Amino acid sequence: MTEQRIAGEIVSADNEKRMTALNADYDALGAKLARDGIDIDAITGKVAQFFVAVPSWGVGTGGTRFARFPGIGEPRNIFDKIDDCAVIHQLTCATPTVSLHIPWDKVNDPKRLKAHGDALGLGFDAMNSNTFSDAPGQEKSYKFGSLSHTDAAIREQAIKHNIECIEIGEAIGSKALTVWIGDGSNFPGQTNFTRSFERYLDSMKTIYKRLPEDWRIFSEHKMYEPAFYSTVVQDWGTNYLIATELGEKAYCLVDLGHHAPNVNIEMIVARLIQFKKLGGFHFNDSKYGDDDLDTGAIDPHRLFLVFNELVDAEHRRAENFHPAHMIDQSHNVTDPIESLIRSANEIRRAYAQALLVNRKALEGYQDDNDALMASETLKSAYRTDVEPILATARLQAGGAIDPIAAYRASGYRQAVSKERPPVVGGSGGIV
Ligand SMILES: [Mn+2]
Repeated sequence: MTEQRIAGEIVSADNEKRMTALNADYDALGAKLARDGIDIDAITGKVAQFFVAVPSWGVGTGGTRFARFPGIGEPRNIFDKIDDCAVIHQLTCATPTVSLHIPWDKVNDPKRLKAHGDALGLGFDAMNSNTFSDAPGQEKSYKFGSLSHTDAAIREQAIKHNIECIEIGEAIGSKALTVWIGDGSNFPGQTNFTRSFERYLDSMKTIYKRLPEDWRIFSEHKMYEPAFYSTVVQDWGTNYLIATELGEKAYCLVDLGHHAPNVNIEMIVARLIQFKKLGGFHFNDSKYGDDDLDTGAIDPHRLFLVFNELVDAEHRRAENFHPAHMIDQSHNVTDPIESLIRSANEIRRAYAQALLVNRKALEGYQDDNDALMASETLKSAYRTDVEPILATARLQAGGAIDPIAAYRASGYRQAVSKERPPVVGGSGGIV
């Protein structure tokens, strides 16, 4: 029996208040979709099987370069973080896995961690290594890079850390390692582009050799920050080269915030799918840079267009297509649990909307060069309010019709704040 962090009666009582309205809305939407030959229950069933991993670092309050304003009842350690993740999954039924960050989530006994996850019905998604900051007591500094550093001893330290992440991951049932590095330069001439990339590739090849047979390794590109002139893994082209150089277990991770404004991310996604190298996503949203805002908060249409590519690939059974879905956000002014609940729902919303696209009609309009109707085919799916589908998927799985309302009704945050003293400082979650 899975332990629950929020009493089942609280969720049922909140659901009870909303049940009649939801049923009416679901029936109305079902009738509308039926006129287009779409079976609403089939869509709901697919949505219910769509999951996204919550980042352990996302349940703590994030910060900016300027300050961090802690909330109340913040998790003190990875066990508290997993408790918070369990709340998100209990209410959304969309987030059955947690993505860990080492060394932030390092524990002496990974088996205890696995047992804690098991008790709450949670598994572990990709492991995330950290060689972009110095851990307390660390021998050598990553100030001037890690896997691409000019000093072989520092590269060696960074390689060892990644291997340690794999070992912890093996103990808790993870099947992937995500590597994001902050390596780069702040000034033209500071580093040699070619030599630093060669050193990076050599380091990654050593890590790759240690990868278990059934694991995947994800490299994550980022245009800038913390380095402001150049980064070693700056764009999807470089990322594709890495995945190709390393081998069949290596894939590209797309973090939505790691591109210049207005970049056509959905097209990058399509290219990576076509060449069998899309590893997965770090979902978030942004207005100006790597803002790490809640997924779908700024540009839900872009999220829909990304999902349109994913559903297209699913529809035509693209080869080697099994992307990992993870959230990567920094919650600076909201309760992180609420932000993550909302984000998981927004990701499912984009998926549901993309499922409604009439792909046969779209293909016909594309072949006939009917630009307006091709566009309209996407827009009509995007305009559909799929909330009754999302809510029904949650309800049928034992979650909440309105998860944020149920969460607020539970008083969870106030309750845990009594046993969790305020945390000063801490990591910002800017990955
Ligand atoms: Mn990321």
